[in-house]
Amino acid sequence: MKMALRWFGPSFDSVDLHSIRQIPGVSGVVSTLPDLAAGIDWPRERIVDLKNTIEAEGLELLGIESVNIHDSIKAGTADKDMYIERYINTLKSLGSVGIDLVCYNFMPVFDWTRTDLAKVREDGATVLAYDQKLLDALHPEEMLAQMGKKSNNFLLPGWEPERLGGIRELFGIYQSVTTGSLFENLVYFLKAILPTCEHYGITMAIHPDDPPWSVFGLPRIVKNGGDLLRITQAVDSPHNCVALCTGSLGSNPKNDLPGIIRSLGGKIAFAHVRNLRHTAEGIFEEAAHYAADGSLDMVGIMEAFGDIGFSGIMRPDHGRAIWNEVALPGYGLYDRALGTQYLWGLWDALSRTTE
Ligand SMILES: [Mn+2]
Repeated sequence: MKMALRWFGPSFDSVDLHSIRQIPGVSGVVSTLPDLAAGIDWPRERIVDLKNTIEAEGLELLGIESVNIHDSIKAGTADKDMYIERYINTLKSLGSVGIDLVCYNFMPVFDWTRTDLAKVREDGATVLAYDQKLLDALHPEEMLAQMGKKSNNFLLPGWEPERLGGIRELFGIYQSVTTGSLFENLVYFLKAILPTCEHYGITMAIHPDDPPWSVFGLPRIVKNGGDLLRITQAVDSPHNCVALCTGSLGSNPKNDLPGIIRSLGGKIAFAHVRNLRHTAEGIFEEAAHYAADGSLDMVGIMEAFGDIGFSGIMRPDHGRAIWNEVALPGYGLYDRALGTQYLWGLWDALSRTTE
């Protein structure tokens, strides 16, 4: 198992690589080119630059999180093949420089959703939080404006202003998309790209929907263990894998995370491990990785990863904002660094007891 931190590149991240290098047990980062909107064919020289920048600090580029998928592919509109071709070209460029892991999601319109990016907790730390009742009272445009106000002026991943500027049109193209057709569009996409992935040795890891239920009436197809299993089985390829995100799946208390991890086994190529606190149905806030701070069975989760012999890339996920750090919400240095140490502590202790 290799531990990574998510890093958005020198112009989009408050955290520098030198600091990441000093976290014990973190050997690399997963990164992206945040200024390139979904649907753009990534210039190879930009990928090479990113890789060189990371390696110059003694870290590895362990994967791309994410190469976002254009809404035309997800909605299955007439121009989808053009965007799939661009995606394949991007994969070829990534593969040619040795990238072997690409994370993506298949959520219509919104990449992830919260109703508060800086909820103040008892100890003064702030966290991302979600309240279904608050969301139900909002129009998507109002939510967008709220997210912008609390972003600390960072570009939020998956919330590209240009794309979401046309939010009415975006909702429009999904008008006739059902969960059934969304799933078919995913399968169509995977069948088109997987031969390229196989050629270059790139594993695709689909990220669960966040939160794992429908928002604003949009269809969702990656909500639980059954959905993930069905996706891995729909197109049979060792490169058709999963990014197991405990925070996204765990927002729904019905998702038995250790059970899901065991059922997917070797299909998990990438792991996001974090904790959160359930408040009531449809209401949660993120928490420290430390098990007792939240509701998730962090020990059971790490035990399950040990049981399946997980050897992929793991990263801590959203952290709390602590110690006066100003960062992209969820992506400060301090709490994620603490998170890595907690995860390694569990991992090391559990692997000793099973030896
Ligand atoms: Mn995640």
